[in-house]
Amino acid sequence: MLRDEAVIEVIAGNGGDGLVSFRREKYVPQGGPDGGDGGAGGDVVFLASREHTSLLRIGRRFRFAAGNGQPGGPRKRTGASAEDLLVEVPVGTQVYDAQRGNLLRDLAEDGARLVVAKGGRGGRGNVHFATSVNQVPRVARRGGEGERRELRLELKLLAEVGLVGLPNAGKSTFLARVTAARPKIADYPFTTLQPEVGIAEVGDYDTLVIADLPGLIGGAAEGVGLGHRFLKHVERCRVILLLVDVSSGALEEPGAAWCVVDHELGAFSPELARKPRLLVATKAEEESCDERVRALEQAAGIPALRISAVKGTGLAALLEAARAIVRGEARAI
Ligand SMILES: Nc1nc2c(ncn2[C@@H]2O[C@H](COP(=O)(O)OP(=O)(O)OP(=O)(O)O)[C@@H](O)[C@H]2O)c(=O)[nH]1
Ligand SMILES: [Mg+2]
Repeated sequence: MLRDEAVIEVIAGNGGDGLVSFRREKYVPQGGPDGGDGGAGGDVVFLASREHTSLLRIGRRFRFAAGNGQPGGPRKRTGASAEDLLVEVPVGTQVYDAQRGNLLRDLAEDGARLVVAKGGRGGRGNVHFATSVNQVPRVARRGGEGERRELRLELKLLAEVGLVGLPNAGKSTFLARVTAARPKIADYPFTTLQPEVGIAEVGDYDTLVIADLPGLIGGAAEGVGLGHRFLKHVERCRVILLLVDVSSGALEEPGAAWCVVDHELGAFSPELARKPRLLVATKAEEESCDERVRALEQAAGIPALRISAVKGTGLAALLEAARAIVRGEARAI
């Protein structure tokens, strides 16, 4: 189970101030109080929606603030209330108070709503403060302050597809290419330090939750490498995509790369070793890689699917192959 997490600040709007004002009319020398009330500040409201499957977008925008209510006007006019700020979060988001650590709510159902910061009430205008002994009240109330709190959001995502491979194999580039996730990509090993999850659309109707993991290295299963910490996530996946760089610039020969990764998976757990897999030859845009693809297939004993995330070739076929395994329509080769 992968966890998506975000810490954000939510700030409700302040209520508008009440107004001190007196009627001014011709021939009425001493008009009574007519200062109106302030409008209410906007609430920040979470709305659970199936449209969203990750907290990435929300986490990037750290602060969510609703508008303030308008002050009261003369002639008993009430200031306009601010609109609530509706924040869509994925279904399954758990909302915690970041300071106290307590769970506020588990937004488990589509359409569930939660007010996470209540807007301040509008202050009362002086029209409310006239009494028999004080006909000219010079007091009005200030608008109430909007609630402000820090929240920690947690979302448990069950990744269906896990990307494993040596560092620099092109895992994150693949994820970025087929999902809206934007993992860091760079031309050096161990660019990815934390698993990242993305949702890929497959064909017209289906989606796949794909987890990009830090690269594996030899000895990782004994706890040496970074990838080890995350292999347990792969145990829950329905299919493993084992990515091997077959370009001329690859850090390892494809056959050797496959051996390392295969060994690490097996050494981590027998369950991982048995998990359905697809072998993927990455960065396969040059014709000269044919030979290295063959060497890879020979080492692994199964055919490889060729992709180039940069050119966009082979991606749809790979996603479809993964989808068919995840949905139980096909077995791994
Ligand atoms: N030519 C070519 N280069 C690619 C392709 N896919 C990825 N690369 C390059 O390979 C390098 C490594 O890519 P990443 O996606 O960061 O690799 P990774 O497997 O996520 O690496 P780690 O996070 O370090 O494990 C980057 O410089 C990419 O631009 C491809 O299809 N063709
Ligand atoms: Mg990466």
